[in-house]
Amino acid sequence: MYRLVCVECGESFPPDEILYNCTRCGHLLAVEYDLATLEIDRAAWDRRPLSVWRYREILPVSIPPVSLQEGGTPLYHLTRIGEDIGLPHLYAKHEGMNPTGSFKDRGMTVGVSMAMQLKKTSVACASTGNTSASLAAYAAKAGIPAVVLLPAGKVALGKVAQALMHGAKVISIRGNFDRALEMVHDLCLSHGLYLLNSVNPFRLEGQKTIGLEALDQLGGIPDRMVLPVGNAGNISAVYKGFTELVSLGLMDRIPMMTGIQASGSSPVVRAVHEHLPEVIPERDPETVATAIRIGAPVNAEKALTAIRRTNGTAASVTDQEILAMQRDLARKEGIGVEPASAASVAGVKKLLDMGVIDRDERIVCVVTGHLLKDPETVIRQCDPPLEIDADLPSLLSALQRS
Ligand code: AN7
Repeated sequence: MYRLVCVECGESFPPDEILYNCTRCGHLLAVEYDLATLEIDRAAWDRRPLSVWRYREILPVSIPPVSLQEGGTPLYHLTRIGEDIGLPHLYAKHEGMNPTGSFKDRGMTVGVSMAMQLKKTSVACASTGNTSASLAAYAAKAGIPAVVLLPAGKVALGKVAQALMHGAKVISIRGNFDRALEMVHDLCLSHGLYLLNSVNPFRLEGQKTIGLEALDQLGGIPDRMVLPVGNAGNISAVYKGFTELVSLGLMDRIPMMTGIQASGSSPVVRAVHEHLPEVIPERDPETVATAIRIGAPVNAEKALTAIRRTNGTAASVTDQEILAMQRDLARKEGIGVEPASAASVAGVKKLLDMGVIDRDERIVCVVTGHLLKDPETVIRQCDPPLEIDADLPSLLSALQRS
């Protein structure tokens, strides 16, 4: 059993109320379990496959879930990049290996399951791309309609392709993500669609399993978890999962939560560095990493708590640093990620150069989305294939040239 609790004033609400904000003070809600009475059999978790649903005792879903077999993503030891930059214990959890190619699937299996549990008949979101791709697929699996709002011209090709192919009603607005989120929020409140952006606290319940899996795969607690930050939901979710394990007596310390943003879109970084009580929204965020092109992160208050309570930090990286790390991950490690995802590893490199990170730290970077999400940004960085006549001499001379 669980309740919804306001992170600011502590007001609590029954589990079946459809709410995206505290009705008393307007702040964010979180799912709270009665952890003191919860019996977790750690050995039973270990016997289940690595997946979101391995941890079902601390998830809110009580019906058979709407699942596409999400989670269970690989944790890679970044040996070459680690050697290059001087970090022997650097890991990447490749969330691009989820069913629709991003970590959003962990949130959507729980979120769409909750839509069904709460007897909602349609779902909606605003998205920089991945959320829409994931919602479209999970709504298809559930057999209910989905509406998605995208910032026109600013969503990577693969993500739009997915949302369209999975049958969502896809609408592009002449405005940015932050405006799209306001609009869809209004639509959901006035017309009863179920909102599945990360203001929906159930989404974050699914996403917290990234951290739980990483612990199980590593066989221990990392010193630092590093995540790219857009709406700041994912870093908040992973932190929440860890706090629950602490309450359950299954973990005795929490990694330093570290958020990375693009320098053209970095309101959380600013709030952390300037010790601001809250994030000041940026009006015109811009970055090649369109997934995290977000100026008014809705989960900022949760993320600031996560970073501050764990003695973590935040840093920004330039588009050039992001793209250089995207290439390094692809060419030195065989790991294909989209630009936003490379930001986490690029941020580690930067923080190490700045002397913020210690060389002995065991670090898990979450790489959030797959290379194929944004083929256009990939093609722009690479030389095109050489086209030759179909004979061996032409092939040999081409190989000599390249
Ligand atoms: C690849 O799809 O916001 O800080 O609408 O797609 O939890 O927002 C995507 C976000 C990182 C940032 N990496 O996570 C959306 C959307 C990738 C992402 C983030 C996103 P949050």
